[in-house]
Amino acid sequence: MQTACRNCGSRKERAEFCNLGYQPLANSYLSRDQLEEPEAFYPLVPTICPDCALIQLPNLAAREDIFEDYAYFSSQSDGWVKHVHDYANKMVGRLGLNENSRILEVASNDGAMLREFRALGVPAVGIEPAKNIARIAQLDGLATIDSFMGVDFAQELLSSGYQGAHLIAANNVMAHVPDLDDFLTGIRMLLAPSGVFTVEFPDAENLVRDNQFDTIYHEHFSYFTKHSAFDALARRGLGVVDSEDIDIHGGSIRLYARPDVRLDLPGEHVQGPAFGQPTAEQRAFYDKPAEYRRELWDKLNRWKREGKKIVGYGAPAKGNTMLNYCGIDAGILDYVVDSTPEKIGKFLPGSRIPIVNPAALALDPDPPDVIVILAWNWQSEISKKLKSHKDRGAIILSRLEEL
Ligand code: DWN
Repeated sequence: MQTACRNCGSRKERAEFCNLGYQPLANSYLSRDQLEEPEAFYPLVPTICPDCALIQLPNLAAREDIFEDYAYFSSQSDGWVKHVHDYANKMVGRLGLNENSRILEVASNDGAMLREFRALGVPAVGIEPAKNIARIAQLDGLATIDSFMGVDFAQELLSSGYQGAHLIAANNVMAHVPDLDDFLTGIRMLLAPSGVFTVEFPDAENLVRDNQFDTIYHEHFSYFTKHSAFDALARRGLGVVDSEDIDIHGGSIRLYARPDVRLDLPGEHVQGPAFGQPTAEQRAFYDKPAEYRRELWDKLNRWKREGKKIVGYGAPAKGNTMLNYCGIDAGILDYVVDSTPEKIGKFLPGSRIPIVNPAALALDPDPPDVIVILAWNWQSEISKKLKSHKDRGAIILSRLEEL
């Protein structure tokens, strides 16, 4: 029995957007001891609401089980650090922020953005539920509250005398929220009347167009397009006043919203005929992951039959959806490299491929013939690091393309 739509509450039957089988939690990297233990697999079958077109997963795994001890450290990617640097500078200029401004960042992770605002002399407070990651920011002297965003948190902060934020930033977190009402209502409560809320999320239109099915995993409870995000905010009293397409994480959107302001965006974003209805492309997506799987399986297994050694670059969450759905395990990839200290020495969930330090790739006495970039959203940054391997004739594969 399907639960009601997370966004609009519709109880109409939702069609399957795709079916990626049974998968482990994408950020649940395994220690060597855990290799001997059972591993939880959950169905990975997103559906699409016929009334508001939100693509969504049910709340199968509790947010506490996913986020309180988290493995993703955003500062590990230079591209992300540059992105938040540019964002902080843009917001200071656009909103006239200064030392008297009040800024909150939801899901501040290891403080990458907070550090940028500090460098600009603008105070910002992070809210980060992953205690292991919040600690990294706190040790760097960055004000970080280890909590989930929601109504209870907002009431507690307001009752302590908080005057309301001039800016609330929420990057790559709205998709991770099982209770949209609680999350967005908490944000609206914490905004000053003149405050601005910016929310960034990967554009699900790109997921559909570019078959980015590997970005589907259980901690991503929702997959927003501009329309469904616009709808989600408006239903909780946040009026979208501007929108930007940004080139990160496979193509994302940044919406600017104000409390209780109902300004339709110019152009196609206005609630036109397509608003709230699944598009033909979304309805036709169902078979696209299997097409990708066939092509990747054929490539890797042909190379394996030819005696080639294959490894992966990056141990991103999306890589686990990719590998587990496509049936790629340690029999195909000898190892993956990743610079995240908390991931090194562990094993990928499901495929149980070992994660090693990038230095191991450089020092491998039997250099790989094929390197599969699993963190394709950082392709340009990673390709530069693989130049010497490409120059010696290794095949560098990124999303089925040989670079
Ligand atoms: O929504 C989310 C996105 C924004 O970030 C979260 N659910 C979790 C996370 O997803 P992901 O793990 O797929 O993100 P990334 O940024 O694609 O992960 C990149 C991985 O690759 C990290 O573990 C860091 C690593 N890396 C590396 O080892 N060397 C990355 C780069 C650029 C490198 O040069």
